[in-house]
Amino acid sequence: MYCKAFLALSLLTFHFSGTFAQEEFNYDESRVPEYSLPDLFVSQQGAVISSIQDWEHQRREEILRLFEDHVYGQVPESMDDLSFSLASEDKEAMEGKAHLKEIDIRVQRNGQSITMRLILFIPNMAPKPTPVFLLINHRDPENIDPTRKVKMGFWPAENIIERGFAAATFHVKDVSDDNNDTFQEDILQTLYPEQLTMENGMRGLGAWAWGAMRAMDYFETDPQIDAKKAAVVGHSRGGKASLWTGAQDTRWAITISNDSGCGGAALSRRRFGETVRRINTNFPYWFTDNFDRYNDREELLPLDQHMLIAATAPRAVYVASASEDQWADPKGEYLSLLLGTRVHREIYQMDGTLPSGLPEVESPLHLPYAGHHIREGKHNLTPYDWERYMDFASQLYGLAHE
Ligand code: GTR
Repeated sequence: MYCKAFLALSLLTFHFSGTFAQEEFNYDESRVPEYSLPDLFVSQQGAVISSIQDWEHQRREEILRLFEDHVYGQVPESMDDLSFSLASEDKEAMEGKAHLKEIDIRVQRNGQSITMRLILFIPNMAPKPTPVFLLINHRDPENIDPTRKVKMGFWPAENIIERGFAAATFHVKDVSDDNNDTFQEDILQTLYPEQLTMENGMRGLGAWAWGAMRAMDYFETDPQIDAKKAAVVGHSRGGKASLWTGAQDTRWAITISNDSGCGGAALSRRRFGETVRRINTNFPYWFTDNFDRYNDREELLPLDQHMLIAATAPRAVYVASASEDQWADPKGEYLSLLLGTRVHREIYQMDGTLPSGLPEVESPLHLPYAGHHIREGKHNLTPYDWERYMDFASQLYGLAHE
């Protein structure tokens, strides 16, 4: 008891300073409230969903609208022009191992335009077209240094190339700055100003998902890239955006959530670690305005995060956690995966089951449609995580190099 209290207190101190020091956060499994989740297989009108047809034309569409209206806001598709230009390239990057392309993706709408920069390394030795991993990078740009003078474990591009995958990334700042005061300055004000006044309008996470979709638009035009074998990856807030991307955009073969926590893979109703109130208070610009209605009232949400996982079906989804990252609720993240992938199993009849209990630390589970691991250690995206994602993709795509 003393230990639990001490742990809760130290985590509290770690995460909160000043005004939030009074708020209490739960890290004790026995204090998780009883909750019941919305049924994946019953539509809002009460229809039973039992076939692929029902799922794809009815329930999945309905679920995506629910996430738009209550959590992330819309992701507008309207644009007048989309163009790609090669800003620079180096065919002998990484000591000859990779072809570096820096692509400017320009989107125009109503006479305005924005440009986002895609960094792409393609392995020279691998067969073409090459499967690709796209990282949504919200951290310091040095994590994705195209010159490779700085190399960070957050995006181990050399390892990705070594294993025969293309490594792509963009910085969220190009579409929406990760900042409450300036998030609207990029695509929101420039291309989609009407979203800013809508209660279910796009905000930061939706804008990052929009950016990932534009990267996919580019992949589809590059003959060196196998756009049908593309994975979207994000860590933490980037993992929330990655899930929102893969849930909506069926072009992604694999959707990867690394430590995405509250508003990502973790079930909101568990109120374990970070809560809806806390995330809306600290990061109001990530979610649409309607999400505020569920502060301390998670049970009123017409959805929970397992339904976001479900929307990826039948495509593959991977949820990873870290053992010391209790703030992100590894158990809640796993439960979402377990429950959400019922659609893969029960509607699409895909092979393989996930265990009902939380898997052990560093015992990765790789099924044909779902992946999971809990890494030892803290909240981060590390080479260990990337290696597991590449193992999973190699297995899924039937690549020799595992
Ligand atoms: C935290 C936030 C989490 C997570 C994390 C991160 O402060 O509470 O939801 O997004 O930031 O992105 O690293």
